[in-house]
Amino acid sequence: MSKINIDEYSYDDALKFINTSVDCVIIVDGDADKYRTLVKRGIFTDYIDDEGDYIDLVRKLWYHFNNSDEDITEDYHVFIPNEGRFGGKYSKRVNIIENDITHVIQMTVYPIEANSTYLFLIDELETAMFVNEELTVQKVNTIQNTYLFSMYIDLVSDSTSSISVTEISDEVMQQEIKYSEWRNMIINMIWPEDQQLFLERTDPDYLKKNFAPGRTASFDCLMMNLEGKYIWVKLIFSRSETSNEDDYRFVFMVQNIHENSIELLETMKKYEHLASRDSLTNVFNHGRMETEIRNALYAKQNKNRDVSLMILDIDFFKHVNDKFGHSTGDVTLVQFTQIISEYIRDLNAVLGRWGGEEFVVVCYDTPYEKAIALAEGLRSTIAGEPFGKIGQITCSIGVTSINADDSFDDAFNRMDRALYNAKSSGRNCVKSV
Ligand code: GH3
Ligand code: MG
Ligand code: MG
Repeated sequence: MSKINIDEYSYDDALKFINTSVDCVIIVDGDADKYRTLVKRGIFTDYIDDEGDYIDLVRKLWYHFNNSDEDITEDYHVFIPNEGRFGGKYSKRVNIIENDITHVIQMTVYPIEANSTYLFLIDELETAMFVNEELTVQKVNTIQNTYLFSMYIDLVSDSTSSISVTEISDEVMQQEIKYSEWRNMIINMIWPEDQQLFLERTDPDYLKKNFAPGRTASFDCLMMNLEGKYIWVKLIFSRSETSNEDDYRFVFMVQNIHENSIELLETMKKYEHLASRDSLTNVFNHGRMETEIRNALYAKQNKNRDVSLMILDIDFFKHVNDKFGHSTGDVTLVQFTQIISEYIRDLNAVLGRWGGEEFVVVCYDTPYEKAIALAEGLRSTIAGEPFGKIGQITCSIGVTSINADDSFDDAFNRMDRALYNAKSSGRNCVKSV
């Protein structure tokens, strides 16, 4: 190729060059919500359709170019900047992902008539030229990536401004949404059980009453992200410093706290498990069973549900320890609870270790007679089960049903008396009171 002499280079030459080098040209009728692609080359051959709905094109080009190509959930469409309307020439650079490769594209929008007709000129840029720029953007994002969006609120004029939705785009949107409208829009993105809390805490009267100038406070809830998945977020309100008591300006920010929250919830579950389980047998411990018996009293007294209690005590367990050793005794206790757990698996019943070789079962929706039959079945199952080298073991069971006027001690002592009767009647039997 011979070197171009710029003195001889004409505007026609330039047009010829542009004609073959712009990667994609699209004509848009915004009013009819239609577009048609006039030319497309390179990555746009597959990425851009020949024609289609303009709104789909806007969504494709504005959203989700950063991290994924998934559709964004309908509720977020309220944040489309300008709603695809342009009052003059407009230009924007975005990343799009095709086959896991990020492409930097530049698009320029030319309004060509007053009535929402536009030409889109789109080019893929040389990615290598943006490596440093990308790294800088990434650094900034790493600092900021916990922020999903932020905005400025003036309660007195019921207005919002400078909404920035960082998960969607780095652009600040100059949409004029009233604060009250914004609450109504955002409520759909809040997890249904958290909506009440959201409405309370974002209520203008609540904010006025509870935020002195300069005060910042937050609450956590589940909120839908772009892909329609609920994630944990922190909603932060911060009232501007002011000496005017009637000046209610706030900065509002949504922070993504999902990963930390999930970790925290798992830790809490672990602690709850540790606090409520018996470490040897892994069934509920004494404290947890006391709570369960109180829950059972509540179920009888407030919901009129039939609840029965039983206590199982292994017969002559001391002999097992004396003859086979303490660790064999431990293994026996574990197997004993496994048999009971298996037996009550499909029932609405809760098993726990009351202490030593004594276990309690709270049986919901189980009347007296049914509880006696259940205990009898359990007793014979245990008596028929081989326990390794120690052979057979048996247990004695005391059964009672909760009365509407029972105190904890009333119910418990009755059950204990029944167990005492079973022991003094020769063991390996069920007694009830
Ligand atoms: P009874 O038929 O009257 O209930 O006789 P028993 O021997 O089972 O009753 P006793 O209350 O005299 O003894 C209970 C034994 O349970 C004493 C204790 O060594 C044993 N034991 C209690 N907790 C554990 C434990 O965690 N592991 C083991 N291996 N043994 C335990
Ligand atoms: Mg005992
Ligand atoms: Mg015993």
